[in-house]
Amino acid sequence: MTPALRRIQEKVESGERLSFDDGMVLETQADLFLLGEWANMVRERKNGNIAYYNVNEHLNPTNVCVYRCSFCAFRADLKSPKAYVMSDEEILARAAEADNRGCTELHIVGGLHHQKPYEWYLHIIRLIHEAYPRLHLKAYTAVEWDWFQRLTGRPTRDLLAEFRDAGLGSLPGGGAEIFHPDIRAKICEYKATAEDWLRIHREAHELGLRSNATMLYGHIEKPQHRIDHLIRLRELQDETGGFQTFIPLAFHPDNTRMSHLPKASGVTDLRVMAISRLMLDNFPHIKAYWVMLGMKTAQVALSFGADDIDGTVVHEKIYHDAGSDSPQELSVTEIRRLIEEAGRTPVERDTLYHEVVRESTGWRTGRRLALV
Ligand code: V47
Ligand code: SF4
Repeated sequence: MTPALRRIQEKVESGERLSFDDGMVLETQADLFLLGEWANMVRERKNGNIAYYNVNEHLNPTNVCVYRCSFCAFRADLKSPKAYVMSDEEILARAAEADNRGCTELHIVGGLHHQKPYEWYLHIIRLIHEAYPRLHLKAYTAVEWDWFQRLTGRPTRDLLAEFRDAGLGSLPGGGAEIFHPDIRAKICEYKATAEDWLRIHREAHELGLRSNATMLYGHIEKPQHRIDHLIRLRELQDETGGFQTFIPLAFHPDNTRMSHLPKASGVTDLRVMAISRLMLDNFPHIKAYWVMLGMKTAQVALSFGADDIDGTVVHEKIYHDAGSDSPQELSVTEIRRLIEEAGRTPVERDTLYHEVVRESTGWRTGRRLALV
C-alpha cells in the first residue's frame, strides 16, 4: 500500500473527512477490493446490515423536451412520432394503479414541453395528491424547477413553496449530471447550471423538503470531475443536511448522441459506488439503482458502500429508452430474496426513510429509521 493510501485508511477508520486530493488518490491508486473494504466499513457504520428498498412507480408525463442533452435517449421533438403527452385520465389511471399496488411513492419527472404552461406541472401534482393523498410525490428535478422559473419569471423558492402546499413531498436527484462547467458545456449546454441546481436544492431544504442527488458518470468526464462533483454536494449537505440519498448513475449510450461510447464496466460501477460512499461522509444513504446497474451488480454493490436499491419501479422509461436490459419491475419477493442472498437484512422504507409496515388491510408508516 502506498503511503498516501495508508493515510487514507487511517482517516476512514477514524471517521476523518477525505479531501479532494484523497479522492484523487482513491481514483488513481486504490484497487477495487481496498475501495470495497473501506466503503463497506463506512456503510455498516452508518446503516448496519440493513438494505433498504421501496415500493414505487415512475410517471413521466411527457417526453417532449426543449433541451437536447447529448446523453438523453428519452426526449422527443414536438412533432416526433415518439412524442407523447399524458392526459389527466392517463395520469390518474397511473396513480390509481400505483395506489392499488400498495406503492408508497410516485416518482414524477419528464421533459420540458415547449407549449405546456407552468400551471400544467402544478395541476399534475394537485390532481394526484387530491385523489391519492397517501402517495408520496417525489417530483421534478432541479432542471424542471429552473425551467418553471424561466416560464414564470418567479423565484424558484416561491414555486417550490406553492408546489409543497399542493402536495409535493420531496425532490428527486436528477439533472445534476456532472457539475464541472467543462463537462456540462459539452453534455447539457443550455439547461440549469451547477449553481442553479445546488441553489434549488438549498431552497427546497430550507422549505423543509428533503431531496436526493445524482451523478451521471461513464461518459466524457474524468476522475477529477467526479471528485469535484461529490465535494460540491458534500458542501451543500454541510450547510442544510437536507439530502437523503446519493445515486450514482452510469451512462447508458444506446439511442443517444454519445452512442459511440462504451458502457461503464461492472468494475467502474463498483469503484464509483465505493468512492461516493467514502467521499460523501455526510450523506446517510447511497443507492444502487438496480434499473441502471442491473440487479446482479446492484446486489454486489450492497457490499461496496450502497445501503439502498430503490424500488419495485414500474414504467421506467429514461433507462429503458437508452438500452437498459433490466426488467421493468421486480417483485417485492424477488427484491427481498436478492438482498437476503447478499447477506443483508431487507427493510421496506417510505421516501423519507420511515419503516413501512404491511398489514392485511394495507400499509402504515412505522418508526423513523435512524439517519446517521
Ligand atoms: O438526470 C438520462 C440520467 C437522470 C441517461 O432521486 C441517464 O431517487 C444514464 O435522476 N444513461 C434521471 N443516465 C433519473 C434520476 C433518478 C433515478 C432513480 C432514482 C432517483 C431518485 C433519481 O437519469 C437524469 C440523467 O442524469 N439519464 N439519460 C442515459 N442515457
Ligand atoms: Fe430534456 Fe432531461 Fe433529456 Fe435533458 S435529460 S434532454 S432536460 S428530458
